[in-house]
Amino acid sequence: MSEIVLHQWVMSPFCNKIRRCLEFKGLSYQVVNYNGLRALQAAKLSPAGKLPVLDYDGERLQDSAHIARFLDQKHPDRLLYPADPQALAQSRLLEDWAGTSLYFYELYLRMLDPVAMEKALDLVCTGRPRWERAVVKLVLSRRYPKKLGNQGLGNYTKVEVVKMLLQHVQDLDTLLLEQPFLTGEALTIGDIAVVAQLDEMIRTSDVAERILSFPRVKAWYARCGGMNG
Ligand SMILES: N[C@@H](CCC(=O)N[C@@H](CS)C(=O)NCC(=O)O)C(=O)O
Repeated sequence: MSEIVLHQWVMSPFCNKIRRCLEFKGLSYQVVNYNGLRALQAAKLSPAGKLPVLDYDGERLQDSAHIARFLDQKHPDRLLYPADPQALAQSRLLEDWAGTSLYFYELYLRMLDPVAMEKALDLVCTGRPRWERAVVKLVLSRRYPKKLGNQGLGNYTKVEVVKMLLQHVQDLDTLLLEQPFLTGEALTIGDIAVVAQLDEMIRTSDVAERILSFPRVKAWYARCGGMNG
């Protein structure tokens, strides 16, 4: 039995993605949470300083796409990246889109909304002394507006951002018109990467109900074992 340790923030969509990948493979694993100011230690785990980081039998891996590909190599019985070339291409594009576009919607809805931010702080400060929450809040509320402004989305109003997001969700709904999963008949890394981002929006934002108002997306989300599924 392999020894697997996931270093995570429970509310990180990329860590959510890796939990899903490990569960897809039926692998048991332990988690180490970097709540509160323990986040400073997370930055030292890998050169990129980001989470997830996975320790697999003593080998340390970073970046969720890299980890997912590694898991397929080690456990090829059930593939995250499908063998069919067309499904594979679509899965990889969706995975990349989820990480580079959808992620910023998740950040916007969580970090620029006071109510969602408090819910996120509850998650990321669980088990830590109360005073650490104030420090984490200060760091998050300085870092993310700047990050979102540089990326672009931060320059739009919430109404505009939600409208753009729901257009994407509508497109996902259309992809599901004649198939149970985003790239065909089977769950792939494309579904996992997208559902992990949506999960984290649904967990803390008031847009949850509108995301799940698309019937095919709602059914697919449940099929993928989504948080509210
Ligand atoms: N491309 C990376 C992105 C990981 C990422 O951005 N993780 C966030 C948490 S959701 C993080 O560690 N942020 C801390 C930082 O940027 O300093 C992946 O897929 O793993």
